[in-house]
This record gives sequence, C-alpha cells and structure tokens, in this order.
Amino acid sequence: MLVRLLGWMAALVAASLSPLAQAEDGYDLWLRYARADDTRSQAIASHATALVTTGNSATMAAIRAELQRGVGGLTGGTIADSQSVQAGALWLATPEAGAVLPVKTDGLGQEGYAIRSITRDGKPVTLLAANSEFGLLHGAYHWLRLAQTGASLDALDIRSAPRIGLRLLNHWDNLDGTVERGYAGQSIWDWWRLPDWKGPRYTDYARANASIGINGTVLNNVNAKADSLTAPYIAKAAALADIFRPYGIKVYLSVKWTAPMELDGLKTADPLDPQVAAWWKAKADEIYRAIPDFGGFLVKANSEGQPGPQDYKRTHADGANMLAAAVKPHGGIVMWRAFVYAHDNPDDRAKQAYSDFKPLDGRFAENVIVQVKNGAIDFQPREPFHPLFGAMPKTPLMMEFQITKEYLGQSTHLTYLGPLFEEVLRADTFAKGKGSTVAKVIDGSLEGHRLTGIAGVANIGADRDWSGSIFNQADWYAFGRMAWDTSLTADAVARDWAAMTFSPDPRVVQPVVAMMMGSREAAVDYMTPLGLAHIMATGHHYGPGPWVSNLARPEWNPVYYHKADARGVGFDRTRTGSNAVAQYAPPIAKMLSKPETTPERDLLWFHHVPWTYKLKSGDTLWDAMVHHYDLGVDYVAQMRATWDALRPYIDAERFAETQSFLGIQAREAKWWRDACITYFQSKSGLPLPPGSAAPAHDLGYYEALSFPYAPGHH
Ligand code: GCV
Repeated sequence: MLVRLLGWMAALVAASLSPLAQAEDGYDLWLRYARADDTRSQAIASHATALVTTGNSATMAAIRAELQRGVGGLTGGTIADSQSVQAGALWLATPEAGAVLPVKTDGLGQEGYAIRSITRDGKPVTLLAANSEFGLLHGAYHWLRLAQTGASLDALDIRSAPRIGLRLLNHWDNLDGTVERGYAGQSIWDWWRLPDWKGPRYTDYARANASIGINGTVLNNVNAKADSLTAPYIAKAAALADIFRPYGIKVYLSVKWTAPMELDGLKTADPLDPQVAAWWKAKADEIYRAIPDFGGFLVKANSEGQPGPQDYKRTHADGANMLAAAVKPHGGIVMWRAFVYAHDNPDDRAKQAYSDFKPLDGRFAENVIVQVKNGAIDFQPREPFHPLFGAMPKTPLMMEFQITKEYLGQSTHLTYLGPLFEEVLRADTFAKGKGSTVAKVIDGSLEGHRLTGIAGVANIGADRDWSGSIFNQADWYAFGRMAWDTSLTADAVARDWAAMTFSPDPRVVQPVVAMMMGSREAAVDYMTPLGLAHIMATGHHYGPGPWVSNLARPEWNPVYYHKADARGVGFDRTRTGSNAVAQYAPPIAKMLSKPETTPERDLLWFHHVPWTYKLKSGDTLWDAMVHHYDLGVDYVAQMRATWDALRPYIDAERFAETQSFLGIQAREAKWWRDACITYFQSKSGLPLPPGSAAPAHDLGYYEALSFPYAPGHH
C-alpha cells in the first residue's frame, strides 16, 4: 500500500514538473495573475509594499484577498496589511472612513474610483479613493489590470465612473440545468443542490464580474418557468445573492406572466385585475424578505409564445406598470423586453417592436426600463441599430446585447464581439441631431433619464473555461468593460484582455489582437455579407440554411429575410416595400431610402437589389457577394497561420484548444461560403467571378445536412 502511495506521489511530482503541468484550462479567465518577469515583478512589488485599508466588511475582505492574490501571483511575494501609510503602499480610502483625502471623490458616484500617485508625509504612495467600498473594489481591479498588462504604475492619475447604472448579465439558464443558446455546457447554477451547497465557482463568478464592472445578474431564462418564484427557488436565489452582495452584484429574476395562475390558481393574469396586482405585490414582498437588495424583474411577454398582458387586451405598459408597483416600495425595477413579434401580424418583423412600443412612450412607470435588442431582428452577425433607440424619448431604454454567439459561430468560431458592441454604441440615431449616439440614449444623457442600463445575454456555463472557448471569454470581458465605459474601443479592450489572458508580451498581444479585431467582420463575410440576415439553418442557428422555407411562421424562414429571386436579392424596407426605414429619424430614413446612399454593409437589409447592380467598387452585387464570402474564408486561414506562429508563447492546453477550434472554423467558414454561394447562384444564374473556386458540393448536399443534436437549442 505504502509503496503504491509513494509511486503515486512520485508520479504527481513528475507531473508538476513537466511542461504539461503548466498548461492552463482557462478557469482563471483574465484574473490569472501569472508571475511577471523579474523587472516587472520588482516594479509591481515596489508599488505594493503594504496595503492600507480600513473596515472589516465582506467587501473589504474581498478587496484585500484579491490584491493579495494578484500581487502574490504577479510577484511571488505578499503584500502586508498595514495601519499606516509607508513608502510604496497601496492606500485604499473612502471619505466615510474619516480620512481627509487628497483626492476629490465628487462625481465618482457610488461605484467609481480615483487612483492617484501621491506623496504622503514625504513617501510615495498610490491612493485609491472612492465614495464606497464597491468603488474601492472596482478601483482595485483597475490597479490590478495595470499591473497585469505591464502598464506603468507611476504617476497615476485616473478617474473612472460608469455612466450606465445597470450593467447586467442575463442568463438564459433553465431550472433543469440546460441553457438556452448556451454553448459552454450546463448552467453554472446548481439549482438542485442550492441553497445548501454553495460551490466556490459562485465566488469566482462574482470576482470575474466585479473585475469588469458588472453589477447585476438575471439568474434565469426569459422564457421563464413560474417555479422560479416558489419559496424553495427564492431561497436558492437568496443564497446566490448572499455570495454576490460583497462584490456589488445584485440578483434579478425573469418572471412568467401567468405565474399567479400557475402557482396559486388565479383565474386570470390580467394586469388590471386587483387580485393579480395583489398577488404580485405579495410575491415581491416575499422575495424582498429573502433578498433585501433584490434588483427586480425581467419580462419577456407576448413574444414567441410567452403569455403577456396583450392576452387580456392590455398593453405592455399596463403589464410593466403593475409589476413596477409591486417592487417599487422596495426600490426594485422592471425591465420589460421589447423583443416582440406576433405570429398573426403580417407586417415586416423588423417593424413590429417599434410599432408596439413607440405609441407607449411616456406611459411607463418611473421604475420601468424597456430592454431593446441591439437590432430589430435578433442578434445577427450585423444589424443596423434598432429604430427604437432615439424614438422613445420619454422612456428609459436599456440595451440588450447577446454575448453568447447564437448566430456567430457559437463556441467554436473565433468572432470577437467588441467591434459589434462598438459599432452599435457609436451608431448615430440623429434623434436630436447629429451626435445622438445609441450610447447617449442608453446612458440617459440624450434624453435626461436617471434609470439607465445595458444587458448582455451571458455566454457562461459549467465548462471549465466558463465560456466554451478561451476566446469567447473575451466577449464577456468586452461586454463588461464597454458597459462600464461606452467610449472604450474594442481594440483597447482586446489589448487588455489578451495581455491578461495570455501574456503582456507584445509578441503575443499584437497578433492576438490583430486576429480578434477582424474576426467579427470575417464572420459577417462568410455568413451574411452586405446586409443579409437570418439565413441560418432551422432551430440551432448554427450552419447555413438560406433555402429553408418550410417553417410554420413566415418570419422563421430564411427566404423571408433574403427574398432572393432571379432578379436580385434583399428585403425592400423602403417606401416601395415595408417602409421600415421610416422608423428611423429623417436624416437616416432619407439615407436608407436609396441603395446608392445606404451603407453597403447594410444594403440587402434595406433593399432588394438586382444581381447586376453596380457597387461603388465597380463590381456587380453578385461578384461582390462572392468576394465577401471568399474574404471571410481567407481571414480564417490567416487567423490559423497567426495562431500557429504563437505556439512558443502559449501554454499547451489553451494553444491546442484554440488551434483545434480554428480548424473547425476554417472548415465551417468554407461550408457557409459554399452552401450560400451554391444557393444564391441557383437564383442569380451567374458564373462565379474569375479566381473564385467552385463550391465543393451541389445544393442538394448542403440542403440534406442536418444537426438535430446541436447544443443550446432547447
Ligand atoms: C430566449 C431568439 C432566440 C431564442 C430567445 C429569443 C429571445 O429568438 O433564438 O432562443 O429566447 O431570441 O430573445 O427571447
């Protein structure tokens, strides 16, 4: 027995010395705190000789633990707690702690922070000042980011505060452990063993989110089950809320409209029925008894088969306001989704949310915020910004992005979403003249709203690496950073992420960022170039299915979106078609009314254009379309080559996974290209432009492919 044990131990020691043992599984995300080189390590240590803090709250304990972990990992040393400021100390202080701060905290709110290199009694120290411990927490993560990315820690003079109040993840996690549109395994919420078993992963989830400024999480799927509002599930949510609270993260729940009927046998869910309102009020009271800082409700109503107030001939505002009254005494809010389209409405799907919601502007209670997807259809690789942004000045609107890449290659394609977020946030609605960006709509500055928010549909699951791939972690990261500061560029965020995730070595950061920055455009190219949309195959939305025309609802069929025929391709949304362009402010509507003035990237979204239409480049639409498909495939080949050259700098495990996934992406980009070209060629009847390779198979081959067990589709 002893001999066997010794043998085992020897094997373990050997394993820990082998290069493979240094491989990383991605669990640590961007908070790896890998040992810095000696020069860097000394620089960090000299700015962290001691940690001066006051207070013993759980938040302060979390801050101290994170700084210990960070400095410890980066330098191999420790950072000692100290009562007094000494040379090289990190001094964390709030005005409440009684300190007379040499840095003003006005304007930093309850979450912002200032970091400044100062001299205190002749000693150089780094002061991190904030109005609250949550501000200190965010500031500590900022300082750790500087330490991790190789930035200077000298002469710091940083002030940062979020403009958007609610920065939330939306989990589409089901109570049975599956995740709708989740590609990273099962749900991280172990509902079955909660509230008793509270695994360490929940704390690491909170750390990761706090490190990028996320301050709330909706735990369950918007396609909600009433059961999540029963006492046992409230207790489970409360257990999570307890873990997240020290990190400044509040818990929210999605609710099912008919919960009062399903759970307590009420005869109706009519929002104007006093019994229904009383039920929700009592339910809210019950939740707040368990979770005093509960954030509020998220609602998907009258959308894709979900029940809602319209079933009782009431409006979305009637429904939202009734729920808002229930949570208001507790300071809660209601996030009411505008993602609606009705099976009995023959109008262009892209118009329906605006048509339903615009007339309700000004009719929502003050603690209601309407949650609008970035585009009018559904998280496509590219969509023009949603026309509701800028069109409801009296109503706070929050953004809904999708971090999980339902339509962008899911877990295996490297398609960095930072550029998508940036493109949408910077889009100009012209609602109040030039410069009325979507970012200004959602941060409340354009129309003077105090309730502001941004949500991202999470890409998190129980996979060891959280997000299904290492590079998908970047989308979670970018969402948080850009929600905190909408003026950040996707490029800057990618740099930080690459430096923290792999190495601050420029030989790593530069090529990794280069791969990332063009990757979303490449997916647009090999999937839906020039404004095409929603031509994914049925159900799982993974591969191509432009030919699909047999689904029950017209707007579930790709042919509805591209309308390809012998003459041309694209959806006419001008006056001669659905006139969706009229939902935009006049300067945009005018620009979009003609193909010549429409940005080419959105051309087929707004116009049905002849195959022989000449683009600015002089190419015909058909040739340009094929060219874009080729570009997308070529880009993936370049990413593979770039990644292969990074082998010496990346640990074996993460290198191999990414290499393998890029191989999948290369194969599938070609599949997308070939299938789409074959299909569209069957309409255009035109030859491929010179130099463009013939697709590998005929149309029948692509049409016959089927993937009944693709993940994420529940
Ligand atoms: C949660 C799309 C997705 C659905 C999702 C829906 C929504 O239709 O395919 O899975 O349901 O959007 O956002 O409500």
